[in-house]
Amino acid sequence: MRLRLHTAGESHGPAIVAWLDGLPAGLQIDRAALGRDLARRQRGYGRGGRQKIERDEAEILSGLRGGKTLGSPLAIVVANRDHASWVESMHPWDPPLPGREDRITRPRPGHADLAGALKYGTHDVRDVLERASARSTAARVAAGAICKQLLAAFNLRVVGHVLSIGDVTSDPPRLDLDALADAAEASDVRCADAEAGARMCAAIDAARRRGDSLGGVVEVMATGVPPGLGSTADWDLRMDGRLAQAVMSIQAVKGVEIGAGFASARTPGSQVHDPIHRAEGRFVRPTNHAGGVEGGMTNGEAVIVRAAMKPIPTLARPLASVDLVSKEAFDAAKERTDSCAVPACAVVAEAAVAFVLCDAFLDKFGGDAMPETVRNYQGFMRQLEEY
Ligand code: EPS
Repeated sequence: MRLRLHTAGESHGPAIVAWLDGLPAGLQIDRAALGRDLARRQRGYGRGGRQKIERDEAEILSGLRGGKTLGSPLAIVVANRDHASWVESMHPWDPPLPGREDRITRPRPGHADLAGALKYGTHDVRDVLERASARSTAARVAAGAICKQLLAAFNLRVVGHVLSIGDVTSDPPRLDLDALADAAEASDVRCADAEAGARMCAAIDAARRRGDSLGGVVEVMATGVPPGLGSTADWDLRMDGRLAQAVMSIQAVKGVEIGAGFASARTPGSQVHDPIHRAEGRFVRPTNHAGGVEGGMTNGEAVIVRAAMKPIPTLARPLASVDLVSKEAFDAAKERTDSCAVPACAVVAEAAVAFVLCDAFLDKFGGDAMPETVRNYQGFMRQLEEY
């Protein structure tokens, strides 16, 4: 647990902020690739009006010199362009101008509104929702983009894509990670199965017309992962637990599975566990139901994590709620909203998995600077070859 990521920022405040600490010195950061990941998170059929306002860019204030990490903390700022329209309401110092209180007192079922109002003792849900907003996932994607760049230096690739939206399921190509990534990138809903993707768009349109929202399932695959990341000895270092925590903590995610996950509970052991063969001096597994994790450690196969995202809670046709001040029954508050953010969730989940893999990679291989990390990694890879 060497990497530390803290995030801060309100959705309509001045900026979203990430603090990423624990990277070795000497990692070359590709600024354009960082920008591309932030843009990928903003895309996706079903997004609302906000993404027409934002042009997310990461400004790095510390920890970088000449494009290379210094081994000191990276402070990353993603400005909220929409803040310009909210200065009168969301100023860090000045109280809201009269008429711009933007109070919300009718909590939306499924959002953080009611639980947060009770927790903090406020009757204005805005004090809670601004931080609860999935806008903060911009910080996690910025950090994950940097983690992906460290992993890429060791031939690890991490790709997120959409498997289903609402009741529309897909049958994505399984063989080649690059083909999967390209197909997902070309899709409006980040789904590698183009035919299913078109049906997903139609389902989102239909939901929007009904004043409703849709969830879905995303999958993250990571290849090139060496065996032995994570721990079998300590519960809090186990790879499956760390992956689940990181992905489950993404806003609106209600379920996470690794490999065959819940299906393995319904299947006999003889069909769940992946046989071990030896070919060309290597251990090979004909199947990967374990999703690349056995005994809390990566096993050298692709890591496969899936997440179930619930539908966005803000509804154009709101559900029943109660006004926090009058205690009378009302419809829940309506806000500008996305009708489906599952494609964005795939990018955020990719970043979350990249963070965990990068953290566990650095736990194992260490290094204050990249040449040391490279030496340690290469030594272990030699050990595997000579095994
Ligand atoms: C969000 C509500 C919407 C989303 C937002 C998450 O924002 P707004 O209320 O400004 O329309 O667009 O997501 C983002 C801004 C983003 O960049 O992902 C919410 O309530 O969680």
